[in-house]
Amino acid sequence: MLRPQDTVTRERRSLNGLWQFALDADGAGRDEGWWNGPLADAREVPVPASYNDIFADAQVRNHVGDVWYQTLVRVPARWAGERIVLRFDAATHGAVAWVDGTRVVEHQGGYTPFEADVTDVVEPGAETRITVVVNNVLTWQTIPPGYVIETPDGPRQRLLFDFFNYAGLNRTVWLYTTPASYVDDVTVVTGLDGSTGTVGYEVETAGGGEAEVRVALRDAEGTEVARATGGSGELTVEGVHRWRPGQGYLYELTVELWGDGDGPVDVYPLPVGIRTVEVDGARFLINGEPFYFKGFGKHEDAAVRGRGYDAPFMVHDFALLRWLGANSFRTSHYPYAEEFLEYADRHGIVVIDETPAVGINSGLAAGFFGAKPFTTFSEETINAGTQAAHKQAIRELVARDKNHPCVVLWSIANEPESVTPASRDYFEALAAEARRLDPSRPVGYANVPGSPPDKDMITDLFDVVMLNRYYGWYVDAGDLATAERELEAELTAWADKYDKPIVITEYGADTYPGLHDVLPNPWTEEYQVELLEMSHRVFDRIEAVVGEHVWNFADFATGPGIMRVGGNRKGVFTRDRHPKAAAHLLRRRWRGLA
Ligand code: GCB
Repeated sequence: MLRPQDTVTRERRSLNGLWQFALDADGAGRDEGWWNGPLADAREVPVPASYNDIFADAQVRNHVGDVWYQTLVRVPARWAGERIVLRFDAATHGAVAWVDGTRVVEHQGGYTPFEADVTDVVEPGAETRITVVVNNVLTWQTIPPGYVIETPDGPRQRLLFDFFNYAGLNRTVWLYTTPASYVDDVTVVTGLDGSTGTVGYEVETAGGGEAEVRVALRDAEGTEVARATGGSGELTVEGVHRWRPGQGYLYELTVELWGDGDGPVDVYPLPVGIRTVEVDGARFLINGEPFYFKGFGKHEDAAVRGRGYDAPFMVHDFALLRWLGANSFRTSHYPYAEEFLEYADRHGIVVIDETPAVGINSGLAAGFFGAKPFTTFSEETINAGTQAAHKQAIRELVARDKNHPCVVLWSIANEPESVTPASRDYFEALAAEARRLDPSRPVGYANVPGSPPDKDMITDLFDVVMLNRYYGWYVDAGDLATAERELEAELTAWADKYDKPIVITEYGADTYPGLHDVLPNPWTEEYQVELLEMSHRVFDRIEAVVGEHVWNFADFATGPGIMRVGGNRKGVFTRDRHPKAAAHLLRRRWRGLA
């Protein structure tokens, strides 16, 4: 799915700013047709942002159900004759949108874009009302799953993960144009043969009419290095400049659609990084060279704006990754705003791209999140409907992110149940679907603590062993000597059983900033340092370990609970990005590592 762009044939307009906002406490809006006029009793809300923390109002923060957003926009008169599209980069978790009185699009899934062709419902030059109802409810059949209980005080959302359920219009809303006949999608897959690079491409067009596809590849200086005609083909680049970790060299593939006229009907430029990704035994190769992941599981999370896209925080976080000598991160536990991937493409940061499938695990949910006991996979809980939604989430992730060179590995779930025949039935089809959609990248899932290789039943379906492990925290807290032995024993068992690379996708300890002790006691900054040092000793002894992602980059908001003090404190930075002592340790290690 292509991102809106300004090109010689296209124009885009961001609808970000203050919108009208109304809570639908009684769930009446859909029946009463709230899109038919100005929202009653509305207040102003910023877009993009999660609405939860904006108003200092518990009713808004803890609301379960629909909220309504509305704005007025004047469609430029010069857009007459163009195809006009309304696009939401994300609406968390489900949404329906109307343009004036016409329902134009519905979407479920809180972290991937959706759009509607609104050419026939807007009038260029005239003012148009856009209304969106956004629903934050998670059910057994959504990704991520969750469930709602009824109480005398109203519905309560129960979550199967620890991060706060931020909702709303978290990313940019666009109105944009394309010509009537347009480039609808582009897929590139790159390869290397010595110093020659290849760019396989496939262009989908829409809107009818006889049109010829022409593509041209230019290097970063703007010099054309290859060109071709036709909807699909392969370009070759002699003396290729590779995209590589730390060096985000990008070519630009300009896709043009030509009719009978003197100029192109449509033009769409796509940044292309030429690189390969491959798993070879227990090695993870980028451009044929072994790669070691150094970085974090992150969250899109910040004070006030919640999960709303925020350019200053994004750029600052990338600056901190660089300061640390990190080379990669995982988009735990959902696809991040596309701006993150574009930035990572440009700067050579490696990304493990994850779906929002987190919490498919009764053991974890009951133990950690106070969920009522349930069977993970059953007719009443995670079922065929959930699996269909999960498949859709994988499809939308790959459709959006397939062309980003920074993405080297798909993570199709975080910590699902993986020790039962039912989990194998569930994941067999999903792993196959991810591979079918993108044969060019490896596929993995983050394995939950307590599912060692002798119990796990799904790892053979995947290319990489991704392990979240909390030795020294959730087990052996305060006893790092035992933790070290147990971590090493488990990693050795994985390495013995599978000839696959192992990436430690989570390890860490909650750390209250400013809490110190002469002895390394849990929650102190000293303990976080010692736990990471212990883990690193073990990773360095196991050859199959090809990466370490600390949990988490920064402290982040969670729901209320006795396991968390003002949120999840496993950050190496505080929520406002001040380093804890562990940041300096990581900086020494990662800057000194080969
Ligand atoms: C995990 C989860 C992550 C949690 C983390 C924790 O295993 O994948 O979402 O935040 O543990 O801190 O408990």
